[in-house]
Amino acid sequence: MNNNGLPFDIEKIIEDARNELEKITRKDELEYWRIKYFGRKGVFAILTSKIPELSQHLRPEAGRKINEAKNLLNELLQQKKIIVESAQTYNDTGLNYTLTGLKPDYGYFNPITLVSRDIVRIFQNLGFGVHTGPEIETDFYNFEALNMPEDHPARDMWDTFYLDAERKFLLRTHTSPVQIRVMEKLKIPFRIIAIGKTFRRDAFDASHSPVFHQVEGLMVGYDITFSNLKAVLIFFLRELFGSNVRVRFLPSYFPFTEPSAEISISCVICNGRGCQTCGFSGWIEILGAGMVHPEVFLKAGIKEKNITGFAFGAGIERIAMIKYRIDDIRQFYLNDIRFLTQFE
Ligand code: FA5
Repeated sequence: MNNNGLPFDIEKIIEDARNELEKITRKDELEYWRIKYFGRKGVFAILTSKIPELSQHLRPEAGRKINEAKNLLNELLQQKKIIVESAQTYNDTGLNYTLTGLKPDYGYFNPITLVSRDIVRIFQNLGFGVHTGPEIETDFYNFEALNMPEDHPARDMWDTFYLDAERKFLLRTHTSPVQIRVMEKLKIPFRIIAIGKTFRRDAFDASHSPVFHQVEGLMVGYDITFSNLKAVLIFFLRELFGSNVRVRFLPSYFPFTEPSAEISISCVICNGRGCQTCGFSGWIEILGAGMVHPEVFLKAGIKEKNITGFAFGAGIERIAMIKYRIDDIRQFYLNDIRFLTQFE
């Protein structure tokens, strides 16, 4: 062994100290180790006290080696101290500060929110403004102004939640009343969508809820035709369901549009071949639409003859059910985390 003539093997001392330090897990063990090497009667104190006994020429080298070893081991001691103290904290308090933090579990968006956002984005890109309107409506906005006179069957108390005995106030049964409110307010031409909650006295089953969501569209101007309606809806449905979907327009009836149409898309499950979801027809009905009825313009205070417009409406739950292949509307309202985490 070559100790350069010194009466101690400093490398061996360092190695032993390191090995001992490695095994230490507790504060008291570490303090014992510190005293063993750095204490008043510790290894380094003894080595230093021996320096004067060495021959003159060995003394500087011995002093330098001892100091280097002391500095190194002191550094290791400080590092170990941090580790042992935080681990010790765990023992004392039950908390281990050295563990990496747990990732907080953030909330998830309900598919209704996700689909609503998609719809808003698509129409905003087409220059449509976004409105909401009140959920509590008057009979005038929900029915009368939409060309549903007093004896219209849609006003039936079995269909509508009325809020007073006189049946003046009610929970809106669709988003169409926003059409009237917007026509009263905005300067023509304009294009808007209205999105929000709607209410009907429907039994809660796999495809109906007493509270659900609708989106309404309305474009009013001096040269709006049914072709504009077709172009906007085909674009919208292809953005939402993919560019391959085919769109079908069939004649229909709504009191507030004339002519009216029922719009379907080719079934997204079977691609139009026919399956259980589309009732083996190949088509899924998705929207009601039409040209704004002249009576509706009059009720909204628009008397100019050359003004035309189109309107459309759809159930958001229905869109979400088709887009995400959900077969029971009640899933949306259960707040079941296993359901919600699927739609990140
Ligand atoms: C209307 O409500 C019209 N206002 C739509 C409209 C607007 C037509 C503008 C023309 C112009 P309808 O009653 O069909 O239409 O309802 C539209 C959609 O709402 C339905 O296709 C369905 O998807 C959804 N819907 C209706 N009732 C419920 C319910 N109880 N639960 C869930 N969704 C429903």
